Amino acid sequence: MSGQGAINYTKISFLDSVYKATRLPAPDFPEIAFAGRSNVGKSSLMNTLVQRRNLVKVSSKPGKTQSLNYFLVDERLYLVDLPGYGYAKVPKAMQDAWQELISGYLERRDSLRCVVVIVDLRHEIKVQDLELVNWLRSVGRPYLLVYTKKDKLSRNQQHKQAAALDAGFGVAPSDRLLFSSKTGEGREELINILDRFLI
Ligand SMILES: Nc1nc2c(ncn2[C@@H]2O[C@H](COP(=O)(O)OP(=O)(O)OP(=O)(O)O)[C@@H](O)[C@H]2O)c(=O)[nH]1
Ligand SMILES: [Mg+2]
Repeated sequence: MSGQGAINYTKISFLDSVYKATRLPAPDFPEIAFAGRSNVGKSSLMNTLVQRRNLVKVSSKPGKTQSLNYFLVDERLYLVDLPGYGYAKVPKAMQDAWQELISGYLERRDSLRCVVVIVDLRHEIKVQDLELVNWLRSVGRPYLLVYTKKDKLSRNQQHKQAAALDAGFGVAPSDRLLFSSKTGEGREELINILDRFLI
């Protein structure tokens, strides 16, 4: 990735929805995946990153998406929108299928450079988020924590919540990023951090 200049994240197109591990695209490019609870703001964050209003569908029915949605950026990078987890109304069988598809993908996809784990800055730590992060640590997969919906809190509350989440996940402030899809705050920093995973 180095030597090619800055990645143009606004040059983006939808590639494919993948429902089976055997249907993943050829690993021709490095990829970044976006994970998090249903409704946390994954699609919004991706839209902010690529500066499109609704390229990644902001769904009215949380928990519906069961596929890995691939986007090609600047003809040299894949962004992958993962189905949200933690939505109680998803039937057990679908949750199991999610587990199998996603955990296999997260563990074995060699071209996957970083999993962006998105959590809501307003909420206290959720067991599934911690489980995901601990599991990524155990399989040695690089990840980045992003605390989003920053705009919904006062500055004072932002600091308090971020400190609580840092303690819960066991990370230093330098290992995570505060973000707002509404104001675009954090976008430049996110791009800079992703660059480091792509070298
Ligand atoms: N104020 C504010 N609202 C946000 C932000 N990010 C997301 N939202 C809102 O949160 C809701 C859910 O956002 P989505 O981006 O669809 O969330 P998602 O994680 O993709 O949801 P699923 O695809 O169902 O898993 C929408 O109403 C968004 O407008 C943010 O940074 N600030
Ligand atoms: Mg979504």
